[in-house]
Amino acid sequence: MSSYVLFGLENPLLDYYVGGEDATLQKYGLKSNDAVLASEKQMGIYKEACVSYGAGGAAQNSCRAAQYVLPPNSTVFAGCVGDDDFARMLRESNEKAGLRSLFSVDPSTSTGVCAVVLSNNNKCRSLCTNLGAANNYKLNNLKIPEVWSLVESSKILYVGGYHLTVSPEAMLELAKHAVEKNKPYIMNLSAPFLSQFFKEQMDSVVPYCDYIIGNESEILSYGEHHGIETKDVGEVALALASVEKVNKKRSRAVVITQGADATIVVQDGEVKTYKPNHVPAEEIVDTNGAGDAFAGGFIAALAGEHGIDYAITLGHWLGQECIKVSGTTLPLPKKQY
Ligand code: 26A
Repeated sequence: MSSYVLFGLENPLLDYYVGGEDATLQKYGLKSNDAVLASEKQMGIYKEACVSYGAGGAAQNSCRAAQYVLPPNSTVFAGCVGDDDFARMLRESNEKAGLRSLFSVDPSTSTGVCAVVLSNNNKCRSLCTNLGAANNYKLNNLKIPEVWSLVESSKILYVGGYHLTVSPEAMLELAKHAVEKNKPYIMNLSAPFLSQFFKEQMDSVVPYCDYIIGNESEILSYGEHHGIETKDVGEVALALASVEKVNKKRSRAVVITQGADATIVVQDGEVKTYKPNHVPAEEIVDTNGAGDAFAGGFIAALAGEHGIDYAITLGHWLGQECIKVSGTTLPLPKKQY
């Protein structure tokens, strides 16, 4: 039986880059740095001319990034796709990255697509997602023996917060397994809208999390919608870290990236900061996926049983390598840290 170190779950999406920068943002009522689910009025964006496309899906990106630094065949990623060319492209790019795709297939609808609009010299990215088949992942898909046996043999579990809109039941099933076997359970906050519109689902999963990764706007949104009266990132992170845990054998760390500014880590009541290296503006090609690559490096280090300091360093390094190339990919041939 195969066994993988890291089991990831979320939405397998194809990223569809649309040009036009500010004009496109305005046309579809999008903010320059945000992530939303497409409304009816925004569906036209997927008919705009495509500048380029590539594998996306936040947690899928992180699993590919983790595989970049882990030994071969360490990672597996589950989600739902359609029976179409987009799904074939995702399988192909995961295979190239060494990530095993564990896709459920819903032939009645198409693979999910995320429209990406870059602006402000590629420093900002706006994401507008039509989940398509990804929205149809169910607890049953996780429980089929071929999938569940890989959950059981994995050492570490990673769920994208974006899955809160799809199957919190599947996220909780993984979470309960993690507690039972005392495996690290990691969730990403993924986007500000989740703490606002999927608060109940978020609050059902947080107690199981040993690590919560996010960025400054996501943690501030968490604070705003949980009655935490401060705009101080460290203080909101402290409040999130102190939510009662189910697994008492592990403490919780909350890790907040802030682009080029220092990453904040809260654990055991302490706030620490870690400054990433400077990347000159002329080397930044595409910031899409930087946070996902960070998460991938962070998780890979934990999977290798490294401490949090090394996990942050590896995360920063992968985040920086990701923004120097187009798409959510990492440089090939592989660089070594
Ligand atoms: C449910 N939503 C909105 C999403 C996403 C998403 N991944 C999963 N679910 N919206 C955007 N993304 C992905 O985020 C990556 C950048 O962090 C995009 O596909 C993009 O690759």
